[in-house]
Amino acid sequence: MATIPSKLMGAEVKRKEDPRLVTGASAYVGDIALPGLHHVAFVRSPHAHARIRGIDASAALRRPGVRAVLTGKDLQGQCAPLPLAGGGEGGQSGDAGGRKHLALSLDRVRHVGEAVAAVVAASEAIARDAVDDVRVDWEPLPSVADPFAAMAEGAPLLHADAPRNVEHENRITAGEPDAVFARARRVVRQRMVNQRLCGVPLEGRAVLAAPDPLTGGLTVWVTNQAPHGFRNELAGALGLPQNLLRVIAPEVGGGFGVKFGVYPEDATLAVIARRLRIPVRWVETRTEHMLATTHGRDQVADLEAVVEDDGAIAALRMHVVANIGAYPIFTFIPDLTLFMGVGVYRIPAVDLRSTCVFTNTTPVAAYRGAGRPEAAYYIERLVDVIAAELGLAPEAVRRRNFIPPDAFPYQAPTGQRYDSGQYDRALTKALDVAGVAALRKEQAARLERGDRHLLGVGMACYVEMCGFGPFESAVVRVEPGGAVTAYTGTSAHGQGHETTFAQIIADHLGVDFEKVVVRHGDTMNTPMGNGTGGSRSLAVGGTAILNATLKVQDKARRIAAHMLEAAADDVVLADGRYQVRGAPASGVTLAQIAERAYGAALPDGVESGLEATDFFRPPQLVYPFGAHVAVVEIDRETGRVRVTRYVSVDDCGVRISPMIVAGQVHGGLAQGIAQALLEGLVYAPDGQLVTGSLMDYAVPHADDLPSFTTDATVTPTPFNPLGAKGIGEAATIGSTPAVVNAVVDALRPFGVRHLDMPLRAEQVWRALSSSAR
Ligand code: MCN
Repeated sequence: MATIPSKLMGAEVKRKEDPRLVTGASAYVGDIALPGLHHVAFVRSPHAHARIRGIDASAALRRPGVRAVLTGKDLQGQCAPLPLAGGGEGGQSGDAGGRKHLALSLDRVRHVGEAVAAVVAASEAIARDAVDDVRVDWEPLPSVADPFAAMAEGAPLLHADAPRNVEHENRITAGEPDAVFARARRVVRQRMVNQRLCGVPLEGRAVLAAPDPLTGGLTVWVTNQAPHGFRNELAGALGLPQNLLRVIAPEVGGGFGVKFGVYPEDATLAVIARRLRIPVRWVETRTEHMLATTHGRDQVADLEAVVEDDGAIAALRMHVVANIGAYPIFTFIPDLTLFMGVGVYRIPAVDLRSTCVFTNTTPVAAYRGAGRPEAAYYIERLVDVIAAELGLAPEAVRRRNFIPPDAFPYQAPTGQRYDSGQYDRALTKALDVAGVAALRKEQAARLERGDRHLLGVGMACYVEMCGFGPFESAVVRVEPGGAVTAYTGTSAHGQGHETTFAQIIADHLGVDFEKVVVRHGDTMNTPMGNGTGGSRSLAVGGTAILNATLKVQDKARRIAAHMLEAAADDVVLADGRYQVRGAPASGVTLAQIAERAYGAALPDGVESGLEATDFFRPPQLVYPFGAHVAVVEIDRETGRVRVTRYVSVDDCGVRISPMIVAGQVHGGLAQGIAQALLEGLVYAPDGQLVTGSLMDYAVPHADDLPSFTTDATVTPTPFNPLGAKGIGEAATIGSTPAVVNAVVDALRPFGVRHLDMPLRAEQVWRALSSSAR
């Protein structure tokens, strides 16, 4: 066991949760055993767009072990359409016009993989076999997978109330962009594609719903990142009071943004459990994950910038066309892309637009970074294109446009108020650590010699928004024996909150780190919360933990003062003991105070017990930033790209657990680099997913990645008492543009100006082969 330093915040502490995770001692939804458990498998559409003429389940029902088959008709009146999170005015109810998202489709499907019937059987194998027995009479309809084709005249319409298949549009303007463009001497333009990605957490989705005899309601175990939000949405859809629904997210094997909200399968299982009065479970297959779990990204952006000879960007126009798939799940994500559209740069005039388009594809929602990686990619690629066009070094163009440190808090033209930042400091450090000056010489020498392996150096600076509210809550309780239990409304699924929150508590209460237990993910015994996503948990949830802990500390000091016959103001917490200032021998421990707090000898006017609750409402968002440098080698004969060195300098303000921060950066880098080089979901024009398994969707392997050099600058935020910003998504945001910039940097001598991701060997080889050199 690691020795516990007296000051835990900021120390290299091993994660509390790892022993149980690495030994497989813990329970995921798939591990929960309940008497009478039945299993569910789904009948899904093979068509991208079709009408359902009828469903014949008779053969399936004859199969031994099959208990029931439910269709959309069976769910009518038992489950309202699922909540939709459309753009614009704060989302919509599930019943908005023609855009109903039903748990099981009633008469029409809009993407391959949409569920139309659920088979309930005694075993998972029987349920899956019986799916093949269900006969669906389909009437295929014309379909469209490409957003531009979907907006064209005569395209098939997905929802009656969305002409041209446009879900919503947004526009942000500031300054006088039209006037600046009208008098521009030089405009740099580039179209960029941010391809569709799949979440692929280690554990797919799973749900188990069981009747709760105690309340007459339900208990639902689900792989979800925000159990309270899930409970409220599901209760709404089922018409149940929220206190009849207990939602538990047990161990959750990763989420990356795709485990938010109530999915059709979740609602269907809840209805089945209520109707048949039995516990039922569904565990997603990997193919189902690729077809029926929300995807990420999928945008095309057209960018134009007015630039001066020295690289100054005078105005920016951007139009993002987002393919949101068949139903509006999280369609505010392209809005986030606009909000972060100017990145780390002071650009006085902007005209930023987004258009969200329905297509016959799986819905697109959050995926690590959710709208911010796209924004950083566009602006950071554009800066490199500008530098290349002007013949300037990419770092020079960045430095010419950076928001300077004395401008914070900075009111961006996109409406964002950046809290704090030192962008050049991060870039300078990243360039130094990577040794970019020497790399440039090596790059030139290789070109000169005509080496087989080209060298490319790419950089990217990023700023992102995180720490979303509206609140997060915590309960911190000292047990009568002196151990501490904390309950949080965040819901970690790999991020290590049990460790970091325990570090905060141990430091502020004088309790051993080992004696702190942090619980989350159960709506019955954790306080109301907003879950884990948008890198909010430390900045918002950790602050609630700190505030609740300080309330407990305050009461502990008052009780200690009574025990020590001193004034409360004279009692201090030092070396793990509550002692009278200047008299260390006098101290009492937290355990002694707890004994008093729950006993009969409390002073008058002090309530029994030693616990506190806090709801923290962040005054505004926080804006982590950083600079990344990628070094790549490209084999001229095969086009294969290898990342040989990677330096990330990330500034997430004050770090509570540097080891966890490093882990978050490593994971984020793997995902961001994979978007640049490997991953991509591909649809045929008719809406068939042609990358429907891990045989054709390339998640990164360890040998695709270099050993990372992770470094930091520390610029605290003034907007929470920890001074902490988020880190959960940061590395995903910085790495994708850094790698693409590196590849294009290597290919620039061959006339390449831009390439769209993923930069697989074939594409790079073609670009090299068609070059004049
Ligand atoms: N931390 C810290 N000091 C800081 C910032 C963070 O010690 N200044 C610690 C936190 O206490 C926490 C971890 O780093 O233990 C991440 O914190 P934070 O940035 O607040 O992010 P969240 O905990 O809210 O995690 C969400 C974020 C998102 S949005 C995605 S997507 C994502 C990610 O985290 N998905 C993940 N990281 C993941 N990691 C794993 N293993 N699995 C996922 O699905």
